[in-house]
Amino acid sequence: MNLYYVPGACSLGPHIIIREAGLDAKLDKVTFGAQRTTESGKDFYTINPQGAVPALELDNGEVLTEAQVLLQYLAAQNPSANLAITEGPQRWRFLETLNFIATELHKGTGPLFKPNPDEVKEAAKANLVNRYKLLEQKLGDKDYLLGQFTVADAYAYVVLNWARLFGVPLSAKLNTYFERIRARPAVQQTLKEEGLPTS
Ligand SMILES: N[C@@H](CCC(=O)N[C@@H](CS)C(=O)NCC(=O)O)C(=O)O
Repeated sequence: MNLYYVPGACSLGPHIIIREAGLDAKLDKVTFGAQRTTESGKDFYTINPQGAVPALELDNGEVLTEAQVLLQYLAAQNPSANLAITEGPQRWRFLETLNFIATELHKGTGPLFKPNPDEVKEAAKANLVNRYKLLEQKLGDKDYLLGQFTVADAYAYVVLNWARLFGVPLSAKLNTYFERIRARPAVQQTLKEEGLPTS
């Protein structure tokens, strides 16, 4: 397997899961500029015509995209690591949580990355404040969103990191949750591999 990533982008979630699950995968860093090239010298558009990370090249040459699908695919490569909920009524809550993170938090942060007018960015931030309150409700008094650490927490870590970077106010509980995830050895290893701050 080969994960195409940009440091700190949403590809950080699948990268964390590769380390949490102890999977054997190569990493190829993508640089976004006038062109999108990978560290190994590929034109990234030939890997993912959408031009977006994450992209996961499987050993048979197929390429999988969409962060929440990659997260589940990677979790399935080592079921004993218990990183996804695949059975029982909690499965639906797990999928609901992943979709909430993808569509409300991940995509909700999109306008902050772009050179949008200030009012557009302020509106996006106001919306995120509300959405992070909902994330806090989902967390409740648990250590992790589904009770146990799953790929949903890896994904939540990525978007919470962006929220902190862009100054979206987060409650003390969400900051503690973020730090709990960051302290995990596999997360620390991943952050080091991407050249990101570990504390
Ligand atoms: N639908 C994709 C979107 C992924 C995405 O938004 N990737 C961002 C980085 S976090 C990206 O590569 N953006 C560059 C672009 O879309 O041009 C997914 O859910 O994985």
